[in-house]
Amino acid sequence: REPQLSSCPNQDMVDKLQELMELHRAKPTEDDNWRVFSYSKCIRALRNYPKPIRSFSQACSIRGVGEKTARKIMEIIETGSLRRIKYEKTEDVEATKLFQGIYGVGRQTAFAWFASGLRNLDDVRARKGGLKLTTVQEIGLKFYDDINSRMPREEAKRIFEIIQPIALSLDGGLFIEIMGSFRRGKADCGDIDILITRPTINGKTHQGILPRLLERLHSAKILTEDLAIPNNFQDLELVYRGLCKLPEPGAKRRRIDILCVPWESKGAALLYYTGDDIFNRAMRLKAKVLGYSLNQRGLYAGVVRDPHDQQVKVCDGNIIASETEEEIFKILGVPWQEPHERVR
Ligand code: DCP
Ligand code: MG
Ligand code: MN
Repeated sequence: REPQLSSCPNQDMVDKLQELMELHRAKPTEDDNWRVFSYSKCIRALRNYPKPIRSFSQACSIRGVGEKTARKIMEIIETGSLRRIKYEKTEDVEATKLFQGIYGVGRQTAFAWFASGLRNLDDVRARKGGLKLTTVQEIGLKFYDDINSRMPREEAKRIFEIIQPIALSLDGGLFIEIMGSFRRGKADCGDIDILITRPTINGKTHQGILPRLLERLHSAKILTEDLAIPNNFQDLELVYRGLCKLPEPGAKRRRIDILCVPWESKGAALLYYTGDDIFNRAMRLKAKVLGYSLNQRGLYAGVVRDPHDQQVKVCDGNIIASETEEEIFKILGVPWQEPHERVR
């Protein structure tokens, strides 16, 4: 992710910790995953902290900042840099991070390429034939820069304002909204997340709408490439991923996700796809503590988990809320938060 546009009193620390986090994000171990999670929480806390940090104890007092990170903050204050960045920024991490910017390339592939001698995107382009890139990876390589840059909020809005009327012309009863960072009010968006559903009236649903919409968007030259097409268009719950662009010269390709959900799941889906991911994690944890289970379909009660492995559900339970976000907040005992407040 690119640095945030707005600055905060501790921007220098935020930038350095973010750089360190991105290095860990490119690395393959569970330990690295955990570090990314913990740095992201800390970075968020620092961003929201209103005063410049001056001491170790002050840093420790911030919720989300642990002792180890507080020491890193002190190092940045005292020396202006963070040695750990240099230590983590090895050739393999830098190269594999670059490779993982290719849509469809994961850590395993990236490390395998590095092991076979590839070091940069030109190496990948030169060896393309031998690497047996998937169609999606080819697209990812071709539009590397576009896909790896964020769009201004205004551009997401303009693209949505073209898509929405096309969708409504197919079925005026559709509910269609933008989710993700856009709904949270962010100034820039990594992609456009669109949610589609429809109340069931006289047996009519949004079933079969998505393929027709995709066709229209392709002919309108809004959708340019498909990355993931659902295999059964008859389902009410579908995920489409692709690239789109404004129909004007010089417009960049932008990532777009279109999600369809059954009307009954609307609230749970709004909640999930609005995020952010850390907020979702906190909500799921809250549900779990209360003996419930939360996902993009709804809030479930009576979930029985395997005592030896909490990840395994012995019984799925019954759905108790899913139609509105409000009811889910209420049952979880979480005070209502507007989308722009849903960070933590
Ligand atoms: N989401 C999640 N966990 C994930 C991925 C997604 O909870 N691993 C949810 C929360 C996200 C939402 O889906 O807010 C949309 O996912 P995006 O990856 O599009 O993330 P954002 O829209 O929040 O940010 P960006 O601007 O980078 O797209
Ligand atoms: Mg998004
Ligand atoms: Mn998305």
